[in-house]
Amino acid sequence: MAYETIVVDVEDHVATIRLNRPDALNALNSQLLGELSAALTDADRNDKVRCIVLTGSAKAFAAGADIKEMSEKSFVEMFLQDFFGHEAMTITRVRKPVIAAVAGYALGGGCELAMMCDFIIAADTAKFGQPEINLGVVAGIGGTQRLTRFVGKSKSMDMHLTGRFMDAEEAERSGLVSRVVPAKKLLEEAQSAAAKIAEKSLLASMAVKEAVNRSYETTLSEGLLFERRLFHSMFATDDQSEGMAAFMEKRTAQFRDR
Ligand code: CO8
Repeated sequence: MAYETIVVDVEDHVATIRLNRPDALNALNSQLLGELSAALTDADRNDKVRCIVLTGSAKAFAAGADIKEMSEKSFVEMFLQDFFGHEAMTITRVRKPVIAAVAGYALGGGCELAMMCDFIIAADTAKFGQPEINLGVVAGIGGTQRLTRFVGKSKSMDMHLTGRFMDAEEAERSGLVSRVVPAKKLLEEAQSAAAKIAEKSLLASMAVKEAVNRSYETTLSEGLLFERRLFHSMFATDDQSEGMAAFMEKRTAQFRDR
């Protein structure tokens, strides 16, 4: 499928999706989020793809939802369209691992989009923020919920109430991003992490996603039971037999997703 606002490249089991609205700092409009949802769904269904990298430009991962598109909308239009509700749901339903590779601005919906991914690798130029308050609104695709879970109430309140930006060092210290790398190496690092993930059993990767994400939705005892049953269920797979046999035979496992 031909896209206008994103660029998709599949190589060595890794799909790299680049947001591509340079004139608007990759602001998220309906077209871009529609195309992104379609590309992610495609990658999720594509047998060749085992991990996905989502990235932007050197200046911006995404500077937020498109203010120009939103500015004239009424409550009724927003509500009837369930503005961005469907797209956000589609993005978070992807079952394969998704890494956000963030350089430059990740603001508002851009920060929220990065947080919908499984983990964030940040360039040392990255700037995260939830500046919606400056526009007289609040975050709308997860900022108040996900940022609070990632960095805690105090820092989340600070970010949402003041609208200030957080640099990459603070984002790593606070647990928002998993690692910070030099800007020039961002894509290489993210793709190399994705390639490493792509070597694992896809069954196990998907199970990891389900279990970690479950920790945000349930109690500790229910989450522990869910994880234990998932662990037990892996013993119905060839990949478990292969992974453990390979360890004992001191060789690299050849996973076949069975
Ligand atoms: N929307 C639309 N256009 C944008 C956006 C945006 N979010 N951000 C930047 N642009 C455009 C600018 O208008 C400008 O276009 P033009 O040249 O036509 O005027 C171009 O991108 C370049 O931007 P700047 O000239 O402003 O670049 P600077 O380097 O001077 O500044 C900033 C960069 C600091 C990132 C600045 O552009 C900025 O503050 N942008 C807005 C950031 C923001 O407020 N983001 C939050 C938006 S609201 C949101 O994300 C809500 C999400 C929830 C949706 C919920 C649905 C349910």
